[in-house]
Amino acid sequence: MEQLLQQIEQYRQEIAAIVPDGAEALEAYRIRFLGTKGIVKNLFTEMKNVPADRKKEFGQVLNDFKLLAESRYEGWKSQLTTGDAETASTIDLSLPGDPLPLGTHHPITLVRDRIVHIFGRLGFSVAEGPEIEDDWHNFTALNLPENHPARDMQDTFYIHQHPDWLLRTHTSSVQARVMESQRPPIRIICPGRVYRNETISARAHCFFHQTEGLYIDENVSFADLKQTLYFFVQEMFGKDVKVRFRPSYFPFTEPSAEMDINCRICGGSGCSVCKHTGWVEILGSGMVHPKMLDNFGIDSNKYTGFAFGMGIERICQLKYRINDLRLYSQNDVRFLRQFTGAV
Ligand code: 2NM
Repeated sequence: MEQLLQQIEQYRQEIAAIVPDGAEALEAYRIRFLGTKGIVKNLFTEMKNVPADRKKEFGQVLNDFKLLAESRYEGWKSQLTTGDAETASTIDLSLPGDPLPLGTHHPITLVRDRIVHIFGRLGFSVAEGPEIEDDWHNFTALNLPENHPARDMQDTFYIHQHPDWLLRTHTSSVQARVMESQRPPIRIICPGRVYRNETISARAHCFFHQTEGLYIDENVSFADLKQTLYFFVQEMFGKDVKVRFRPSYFPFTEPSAEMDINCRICGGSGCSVCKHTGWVEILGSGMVHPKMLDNFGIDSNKYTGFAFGMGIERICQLKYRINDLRLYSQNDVRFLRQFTGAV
């Protein structure tokens, strides 16, 4: 009797020490403990050898042990079927996994990355700044003092709680921050989202994306501006692209020019994108106004620079023939899936 109790205690310890393994190990356990010739069965046959006055006590110990062996089996089995035990041989590891739904890059992202890459090869690095700006960096520092008529050109979202704050209307504010904190040579591009208070339509939205650029050093000339921007459109649209520069006005540059390329949509025969002129405007540019350099403590007798700004949606429209601005922000995957691999 004492020997039997000791034996049961050893089995208990054995069961407690088991680390659940795959289905084969589980089956071996079942046969060893719970099978028709297994340990539990054998212990019950020992009952007849136990003295009558201790049968009740032994029966209880044996029953407890049987329950333990069975519950260990059930627990192990359910662990296997819920996949907890990775080594379970019931899992076919050679089957393909469940597909993960993968998104694609947004066309704006694709074109932005391409712009960053092209200017990167010319030595421009990316600068970023806040989308909530103060009046100084968005307007005043950029030669747009209060009541300047150019402020009317851009309908601004102001922050009610803080009259000096607004949603930036261009990424020139980032360039203002760079000129404030860095000394020439400066060669940066500033891609980012900008905001204007417009009624939403196919041609206007309350936000869009820009890339502006700034190059300040000794001896930077208008010829550098033209060649840099010509190189950019050749890389973006192909070597056959034609360009023309038209005089223009921006408060931060003098002289200023807008650049057109020959229409990529109709090839020159006339369409609604080029308004039947064969040319489409793609960016504004100019030599940084000396007053701007002086505003930031950069010696305008020693340094000159050029700057430019373009709308990413516009470049995207010409590259992918997207003619409704609202498509960019409607998150329709049928639209978004069309562009991956296309740039
Ligand atoms: C444009 C057109 C012309 C411009 C100027 C500056 C700077 F650095 F002076 F602040 N940033 N961007 C600029 C010049 C932007 O966008 C149509």
